[in-house]
Amino acid sequence: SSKKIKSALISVFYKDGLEPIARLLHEQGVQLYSTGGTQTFLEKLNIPVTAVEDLTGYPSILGGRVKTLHPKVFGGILSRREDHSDQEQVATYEIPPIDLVIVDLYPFEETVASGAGEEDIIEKIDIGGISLIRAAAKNFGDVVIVSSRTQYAALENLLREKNGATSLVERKHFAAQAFDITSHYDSAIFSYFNADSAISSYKLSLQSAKKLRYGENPHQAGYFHGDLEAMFEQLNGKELSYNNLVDIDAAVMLIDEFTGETAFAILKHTNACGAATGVSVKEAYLKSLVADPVSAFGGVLITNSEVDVAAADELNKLFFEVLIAPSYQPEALSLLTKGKKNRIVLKRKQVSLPAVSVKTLLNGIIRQDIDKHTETLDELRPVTKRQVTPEEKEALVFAIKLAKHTKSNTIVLAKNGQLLASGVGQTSRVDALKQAIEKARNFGFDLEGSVMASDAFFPFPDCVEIAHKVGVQVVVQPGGSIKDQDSIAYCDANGMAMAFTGIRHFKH
Ligand code: 93A
Repeated sequence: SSKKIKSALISVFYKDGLEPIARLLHEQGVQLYSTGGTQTFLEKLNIPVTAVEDLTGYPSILGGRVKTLHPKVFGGILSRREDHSDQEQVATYEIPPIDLVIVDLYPFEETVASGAGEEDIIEKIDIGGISLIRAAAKNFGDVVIVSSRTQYAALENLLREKNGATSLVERKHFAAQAFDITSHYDSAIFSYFNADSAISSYKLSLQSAKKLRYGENPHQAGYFHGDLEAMFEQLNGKELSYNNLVDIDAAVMLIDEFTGETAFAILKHTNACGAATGVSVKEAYLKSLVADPVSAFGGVLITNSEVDVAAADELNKLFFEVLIAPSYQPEALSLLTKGKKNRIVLKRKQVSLPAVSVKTLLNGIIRQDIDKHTETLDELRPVTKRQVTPEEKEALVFAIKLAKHTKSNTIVLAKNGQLLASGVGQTSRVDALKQAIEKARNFGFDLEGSVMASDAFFPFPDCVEIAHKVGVQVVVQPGGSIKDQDSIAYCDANGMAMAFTGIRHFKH
């Protein structure tokens, strides 16, 4: 049935666009109530308004947390105008009816997006406003709810064209929009808390968000949620950037594949452009560097052994961004840091890392177990006539560890515990192999006697064919293609050996 708006409660966060509506309501003789900031805004416009405090007889308390939460407000919204008992009660308690509620909620999502701290974010969880909206929407039989600035135009039309009279259908339409807004609002709060709990279970918490200089690019804001100090002692250099962190993470994951032998790796954009094992850090470093001294420039370097003076001397010849090691000989450290105030030198502490990785995706997050499977010598299953020698098995395990930590599709070419070259993040495996071959040759490597590792199976025998032509003798791959036999047959016909691991290592 048609109802005329005679009173309105206005409580809006953003005041823009409100003036014409408020004027119109006033001109039509509507009694206005409003909360602190909104009241001040209206009074400045010379629009008469009654403070909610005067209606309730209570001040706004707890820093504004409780300002409209009162029976005099909610009674006026929720009372059924045609219900005898409701009307008796509102008369008894002197609760004036409120026919229109205009609310624009605290900007929760915007506050989260702005990178504000938790305290600010929590304060932006609107309680009174959301309750006003729910109450008014529930009582759409009698009340009009305008729950967003985007509805001001529709309200203005109603006021102008029908002098503030509304039909049940119109009020229900506003109510439907209101629940759209409240459910969206609560979902945003839910997501915020849910992401928080997902992360905090990995000992990272939103409270400890550290603002980074920027994100992946200077126009993107960036944060790190967690406790870097628990992981590293920064011995030298500038503040870690977003990209540094991403590369450091990749470096740590890669180097942790190597236990019981000294290993070194050089990473750029999360992929190893050099990696090797060696009898010393110096040797492993030099073996890593020669794989691609061009990419190594400005790279992230990591080793699992103490950096001594001999290694530091060599390392100093390279311009690099980050060095990570479990320890440094004091003299080595002073060599590495003297006159290099920007060079980041990190001492890694022994802490366990999350078993799960989390990433935002579409309108949610995806989680997965970390790829913890590391191939061992015993796991390699020879599938060719030619058997794989113990030395070759070592070479294959080394290569597959690198493949596991390189962007898919990848092919890794290696020899004697040294990365020769890899194809990185290609859309086809053949392209990855071609890239690896060309790169290895450009840096002067002879691929004769090298081994090849693939992160996923070969769908066709083309990869083993191309590899064979450049001198690759031994291949490791997960296996599992319906055409495995074609690759095996090619190897058999050409004196190559191949082993399956049964484990795929995609990395996107
Ligand atoms: O802090 S609240 O959750 N407690 C309340 O009782 C309350 N009533 C209205 N927030 C409350 N509001 C919100 O205040 C409204 O949703 C609106 O966003 C804002 C308007 O406040 P002011 O008129 O003081 O600027």
